[in-house]
Amino acid sequence: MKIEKIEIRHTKMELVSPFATSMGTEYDEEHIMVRVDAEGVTGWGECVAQAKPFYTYETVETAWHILQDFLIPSIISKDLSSIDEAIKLNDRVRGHMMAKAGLEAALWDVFAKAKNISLSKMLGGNRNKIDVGVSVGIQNTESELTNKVSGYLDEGYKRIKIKISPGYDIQFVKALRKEFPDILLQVDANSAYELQHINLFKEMDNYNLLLIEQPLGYEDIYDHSKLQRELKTPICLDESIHSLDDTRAAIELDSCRVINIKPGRVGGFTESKLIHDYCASNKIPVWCGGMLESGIGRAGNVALASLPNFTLPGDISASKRYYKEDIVEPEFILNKDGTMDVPTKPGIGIEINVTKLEKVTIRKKNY
Ligand code: OSB
Ligand code: MG
Repeated sequence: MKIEKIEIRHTKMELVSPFATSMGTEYDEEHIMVRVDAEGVTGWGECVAQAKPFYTYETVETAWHILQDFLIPSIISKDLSSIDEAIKLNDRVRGHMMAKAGLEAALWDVFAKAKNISLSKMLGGNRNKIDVGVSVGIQNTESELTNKVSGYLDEGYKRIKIKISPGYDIQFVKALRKEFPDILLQVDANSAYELQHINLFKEMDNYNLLLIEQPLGYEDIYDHSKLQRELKTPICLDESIHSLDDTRAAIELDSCRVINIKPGRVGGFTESKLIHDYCASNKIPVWCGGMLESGIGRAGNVALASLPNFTLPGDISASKRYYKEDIVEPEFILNKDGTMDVPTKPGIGIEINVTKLEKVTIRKKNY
């Protein structure tokens, strides 16, 4: 495929409600949308680096710089025979997984559309519906949280994840378990704790949580193995996993028993698949995380989550859980049974509404 044109757009979309985590509160989400044109097909990808370097070191600015000065120049005007070839051309760029993943996603869309197959099919997906959950930000009081969760359960979400942070943790778990003894419930600390908080996690161990996501350091694998050893509840790593190599280390050390795969965090769908396959052969369940994506990134996550070892519901919620108006058509909706349909049309399988996209664009650049 001859890569004829690439466009990057810095976008800003207002969230329907503030999202509070141990990393701070977000009111809107800035990302970069990548468009690749090749031989009559157009592919789209979303780079999920955020405005601030609080989840990972990458930001919209660093990703813009890496895309503009390194990743795009090495593939523009090239005739690529495969996505792997594009990845190899940028292999020497270290880190910057989100910048790489945004561009790679647009290429997967291009190659899938050229083959006239869905992204799900091209990735090896084997489901046409996926189970989905919702990630709930930190609320001020137990009753506010219980109300919010109750609303999501009524909508049909199959699994609830709550964000926790020191001082805003065990009381919320207790309150939810009292009100909803049997729901699939998990917590995400976004690295807000240290090993010295082990007693808190031992207490959480009594509440039948599906998993505890990234309790300790954002690059840590070793301390998590010490914590996992003391708990029945599986630890799930998010921030610490950037590659298949990290995954191997974490599993061999028994640092976690579940992995959250976010294509952006691991450099794209290619690495996501390698991690998925490795976890499958080691009987480690995976689920697809989210970065408050627009419909563009969400489409890729939905396709990825249709692979066989995505056996836990993902952080893949309906468009309207995040944004008043999504930039894709159709928007992603939640079925009453807590599932989401996997698009079957070629590539990401949804259309981009360019008028809506234009409204949320802060700047754009063409190559
Ligand atoms: O840790 O999973 C996380 C959002 C931004 C950054 C990090 C995380 C999250 C979420 C939201 O939990 C997941 C979603 O997109 O619904
Ligand atoms: Mg997380």
